[in-house]
Amino acid sequence: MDQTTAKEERYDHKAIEEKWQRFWRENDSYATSRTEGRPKHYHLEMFAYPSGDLHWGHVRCYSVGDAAARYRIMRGFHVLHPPGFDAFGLNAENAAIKRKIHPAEWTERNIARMEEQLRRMGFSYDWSREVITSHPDYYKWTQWIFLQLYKAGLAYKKLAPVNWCPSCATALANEQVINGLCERCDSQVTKKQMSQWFLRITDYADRLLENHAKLQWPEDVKTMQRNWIGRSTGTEITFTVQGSGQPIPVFTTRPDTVFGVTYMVLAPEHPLVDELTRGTPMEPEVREFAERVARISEIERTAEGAPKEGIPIGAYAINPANDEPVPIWIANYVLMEYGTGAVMGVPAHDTRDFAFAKEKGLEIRPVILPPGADPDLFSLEEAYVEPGTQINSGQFDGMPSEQAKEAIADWLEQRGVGRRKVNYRLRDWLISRQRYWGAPIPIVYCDACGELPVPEDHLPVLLPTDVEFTGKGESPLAYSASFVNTSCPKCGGPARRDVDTMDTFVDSSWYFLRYLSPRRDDVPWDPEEARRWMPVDQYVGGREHATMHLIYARFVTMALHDLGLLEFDEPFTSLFNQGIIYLQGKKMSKSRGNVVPPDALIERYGADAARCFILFIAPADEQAEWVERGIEGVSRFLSRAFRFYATSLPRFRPGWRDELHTATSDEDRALRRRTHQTIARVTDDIERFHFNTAVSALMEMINEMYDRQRASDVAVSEAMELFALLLSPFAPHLAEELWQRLGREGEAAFQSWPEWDADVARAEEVEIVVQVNGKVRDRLMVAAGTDSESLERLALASEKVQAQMNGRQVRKVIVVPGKLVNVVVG
Ligand code: ANZ
Ligand code: ZN
Repeated sequence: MDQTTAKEERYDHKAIEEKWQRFWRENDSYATSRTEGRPKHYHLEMFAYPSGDLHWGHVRCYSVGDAAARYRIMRGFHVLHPPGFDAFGLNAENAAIKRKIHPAEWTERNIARMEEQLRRMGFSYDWSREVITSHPDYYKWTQWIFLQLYKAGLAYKKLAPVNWCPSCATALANEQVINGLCERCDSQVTKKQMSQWFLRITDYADRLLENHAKLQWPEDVKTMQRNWIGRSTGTEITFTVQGSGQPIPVFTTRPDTVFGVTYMVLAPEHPLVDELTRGTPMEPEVREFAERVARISEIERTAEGAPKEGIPIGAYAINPANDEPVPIWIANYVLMEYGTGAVMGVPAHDTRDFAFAKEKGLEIRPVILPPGADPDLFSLEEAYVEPGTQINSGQFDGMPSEQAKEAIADWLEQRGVGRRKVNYRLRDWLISRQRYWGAPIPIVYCDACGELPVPEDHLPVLLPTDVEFTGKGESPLAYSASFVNTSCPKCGGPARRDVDTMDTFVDSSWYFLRYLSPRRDDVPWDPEEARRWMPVDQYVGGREHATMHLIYARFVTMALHDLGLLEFDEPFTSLFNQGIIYLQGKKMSKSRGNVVPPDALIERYGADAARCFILFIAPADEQAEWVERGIEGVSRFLSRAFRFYATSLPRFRPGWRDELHTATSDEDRALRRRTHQTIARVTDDIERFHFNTAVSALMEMINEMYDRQRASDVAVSEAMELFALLLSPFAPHLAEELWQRLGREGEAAFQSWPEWDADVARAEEVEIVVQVNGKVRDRLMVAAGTDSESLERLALASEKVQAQMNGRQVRKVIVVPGKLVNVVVG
């Protein structure tokens, strides 16, 4: 019974959304204080970089997060759900160089625009808590945290290589180096040693691993972190230089292969290389090789299939296991940054060594025999990397290699030429950037007193405004006399400021704490508030942050905990990663130029449709292929819902709850069943972040409401009231509008989440009589509404029917739905 008339009111999403956005803004509707007095739930989505435009990745992350946050409010929690911007970074500085806009201005403009876009989406943020990391009232505290780490010995300075463009005379971030060339001028990028700041994250390597047990995080994120930390247990074995006896320790996970060493490899940057070749005929060639390799990234150097390059340096090393001399090489595949920067080459049992030895014609000496292999006929086609039995290994011959690993390590330790060691791939966190648009490092240098922290009451160390953005030269801050020249906090004499700024990952490593008391000028966060809110209960964001951001934030939290500043040591109890949006098989991104900008679709279909659409296209944690038509379907659903209310409003009975006992017709029971089943499904789906099926359950419910218009006003009223509430986390504007039209008090978003009645939701069962050739043989209980096909299948599967067959064939099956199945055999 579709009562469509020409005068019927149309779903005007624009008017509705504007109306509610204005209402929320004027009433500060999502202020955290509104849910005061309930159990806390800190809900956070990763804050955005203010690129200037919201893209679908943001829309997805924030729509998922917002649906979950709104649901928590309705479940009776005191919800903290704040917005912010990760506002420092390179793009602002590049814009300044290219377009002569100050980075601050570029950033503010973008933030203003993105704030409007976020408001336009109707996200339930407490805007009074907004945090912007490039504002002095924020970075003052980033600097304060640096000072706490510095005083605790967790921040230190040392020489480290930076990417250097000789023609721009400037340091480059990794992302500015394209195929070894400067992104701006295409010159060959070199490495330059500069004194830089590090945070001692390696002290926390084991704790970062162990604490995983406490975290409700996706397994793949934990695995990525585990690989990033790269804990590996092995033995450090001391080889010596033949002649001089200088020690060359090597780190190996396979001491059982030490008798199979046929050469040694040093990283080209290894300090011994210079020493051993200086003044020898090898010197020029070695130097040329080292310089060439230094320009290639670590990842390229160590990739499995990467070409193995190397040269012998003319010196020999003595293997402490058998006192044999082996030639020393340098090669691209050995990194100075890992282990000791030196490797014992065992081509028979290591894939990379095997490839290298084949290429260079080096001896391949097997020392592990595969199980069942004949030692006399045994030859190697490739490295044998599995366990086996020791051969060519002196007194260890015949021992299983897994056992020999321990026995040989013990033996080397006893002789003082080896010790067990744990190695990590994780490096200390290099945080200095030779950049302008970041938090200045609060350190000064005085000729008389040396390196000194800026006293806390002098913070913030403000960024100067008199800086020219040329893209050339060292850190831009070095050129601001007003910034560099200061006085020594200790002796009052002339002093210079550190001219580097901090990695923006430092800013984002603690922002979740600033939301707790963002306007406090005297503390970075109120400890009472931290006690009350932390840790974050639900964190939502992209998998691309599995390592850096999520490791840095964990480390900073642990360090602050150990300094007595926080009571907990893990910031994010549970984590959800939304999947990536693809367009024709490619990740949708600005750099690929295949972005469908959300604005146009939001304009055309509305924010509610955009939100439901992005939730509907796929399970939220899976990648999703963009299908533009999808939004039309979702928009039709919302407009059908709207029209239902517009036409059925006169039937709504505010007192329906007290009259439910009267709703007993078949139509009533069917509609009520759907209503309560939908509550159950949507609840369960939201709990599991399965928003796509939640939205489709709501679509089915609206269809049922149209189909069951013969149901009583009471049952229809129940459906109308509860549907509006279920819709609220997904399409909050429309839900609020429907709620108001129903004449209900308050806002839909702040009502209790509906409860379902399991008895009402249970599918009704009916008895089906099963006959064979007209004689009753069985009775089946099936869900009401089971279709003919299913009834036929159930009847034929009945054991009692089977027993009647006696080799005869089924000729015909007659089904009377809801009543009877007659199987005709013959
Ligand atoms: C000899 C050996 C024999 C190795 C064998 C492996 C198999 P993980 O597990 O990642 O810690 N290695 C050590 N330092 C290195 C460096 N600076 N650059 C490149 N490779 C290095 O790997 C440890 C293994 O990686 C070590 O064990 C060493 O090779 C290599 F049949 O030593 B092995
Ligand atoms: Zn001084």
